[in-house]
Amino acid sequence: MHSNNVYIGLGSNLHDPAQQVIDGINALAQLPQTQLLAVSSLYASAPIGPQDQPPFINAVALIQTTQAPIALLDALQALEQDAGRVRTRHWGERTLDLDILLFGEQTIEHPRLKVPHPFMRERRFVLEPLLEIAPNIHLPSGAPLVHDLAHTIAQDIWHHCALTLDSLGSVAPQ
Ligand code: ROI
Repeated sequence: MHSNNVYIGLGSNLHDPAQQVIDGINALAQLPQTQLLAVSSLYASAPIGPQDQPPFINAVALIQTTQAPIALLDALQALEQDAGRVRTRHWGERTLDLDILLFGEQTIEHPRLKVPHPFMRERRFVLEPLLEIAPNIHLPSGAPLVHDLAHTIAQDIWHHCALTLDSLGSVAPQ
């Protein structure tokens, strides 16, 4: 079956955010029909949205999967629920957020899923980890994302810690 390279953005600002993101990455590695190919460092950043919430930890993972987009979305939403996801308010704090950023070269306009992720080009907490693991990444339109990073430069973000596939509790990809 055809497999796609899919970039997933992870974010958390509740209940030990760094551990939430690491657990999320390990859970991605356990998804059926899926291999974890790469992980970014963890980044800490000031919240986009309401400022009276804790800072976020963010990362990006690259998986290769034969799952279809909506099946993968269902699986990611189940993982968010497993993490005890609470949604308090719009753009508020969350236990674990798993966003499909890019799905192969596909453009997806579905009521539940828009790919490329509509806000990814303006969010440094997405672009910085994404470009760390995929410096030449571009949109299905061909636009290189590295050009967008300059426009996000005022957003506060700092390197939190490096991750390696070996340091995760997951089975290494074949
Ligand atoms: N802000 C930061 N810094 N990181 C996030 O992951 C994040 N996620 C969100 C909102 C609330 C928009 N702000 C964020 O969903």
